[in-house]
Amino acid sequence: MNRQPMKSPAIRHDWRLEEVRALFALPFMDLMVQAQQVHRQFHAPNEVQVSTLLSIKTGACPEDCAYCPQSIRYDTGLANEELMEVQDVAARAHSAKSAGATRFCMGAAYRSPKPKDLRKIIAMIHEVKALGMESCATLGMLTPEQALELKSAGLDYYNHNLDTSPDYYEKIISTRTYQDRLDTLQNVRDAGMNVCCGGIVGMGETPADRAELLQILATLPEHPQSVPINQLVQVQGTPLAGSAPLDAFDFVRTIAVARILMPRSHVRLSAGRSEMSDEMQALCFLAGANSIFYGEKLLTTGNPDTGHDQRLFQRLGIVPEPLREDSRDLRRQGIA
Ligand code: SAM
Ligand code: DTB
Ligand code: SF4
Repeated sequence: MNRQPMKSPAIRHDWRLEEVRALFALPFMDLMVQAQQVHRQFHAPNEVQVSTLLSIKTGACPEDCAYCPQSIRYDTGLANEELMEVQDVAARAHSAKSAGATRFCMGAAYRSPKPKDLRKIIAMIHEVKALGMESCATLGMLTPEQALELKSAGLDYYNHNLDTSPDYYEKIISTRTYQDRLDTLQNVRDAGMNVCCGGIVGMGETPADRAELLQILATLPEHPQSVPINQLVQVQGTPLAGSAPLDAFDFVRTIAVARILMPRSHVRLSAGRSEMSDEMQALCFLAGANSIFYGEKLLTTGNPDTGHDQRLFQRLGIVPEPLREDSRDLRRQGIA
């Protein structure tokens, strides 16, 4: 048989909602094959990027995100913790590196960071960079000046999620608008940082909401370099505890459509892995997920233990993506 090399499809920023909905409506097997084909044209098929999360400031958040155990408005029994000390964060980053993570993500339960806190967080970023790891932070809304400060401190990625569609968003969060989120993303992009932006599925949204979220992500001026797809972790005391569980295939479909729409991005199989079988995670990798959070805790909730993840990688022939010298500034290479 004459095998022609496959032509790389163009990176599109003009996806129409009907096209995205049509992808969601494909028979599952057709969608999976298409997603895997796209995946192989842009990524090493058996490599998965490994990030470790640390909550550097926990709980007592003034926002009202209905999914979040850290909001001060919900009684979830969570112990609040002040901003951590720089040396303690450095030690945790060191352990994460020793365990095999290449990116260290620091999360803080803020609406937006205060100047004094930002100075301390900048010292944390320096420590992470000194270890030779990629750095990521998620601190809430940023002004253009704050984004520039973080960029000059060496921050590689900023995580700020759109979470869901604009309509459904209004049922989930009232204390900041969708436009606020888009503005922060623009400030991060303008500062020259890589964007990590995705959403949560399983909050009671419709397939149309999921399609719209992905369509908005895929029509941003640049595709986010990382796209975390979280499955809602239901936490007692939050308004979303008791939501109807999502059909596992609908979660996998969301990963596959994200892969097709944003071929060069890392799509992260993010929160919710503790509730997933190994087989479901394998389907997510087949659908094009190529990043995970690794380590026994996400921010405040559980994640699979590292030994289990290592065995899963072995069983599937997956290897952790090495930190490539040129992988830290994807935007300068013009591949986003
Ligand atoms: N406070 C900052 C903010 O909201 O921008 C940063 C931390 S916040 C916890 C980061 C993201 O975690 C949220 O945008 C949301 O997508 C995700 N998240 C929070 N709680 C979650 C849950 N229970 N299940 C799944 N994802 C969750
Ligand atoms: C993202 O999209 N998911 C992560 C990270 N970005 C910061 C957070 C998941 C949090 C899950 C609930 C918790 O552990 O508190
Ligand atoms: Fe606060 Fe972030 Fe949780 Fe919303 S998601 S309540 S902003 S910590």
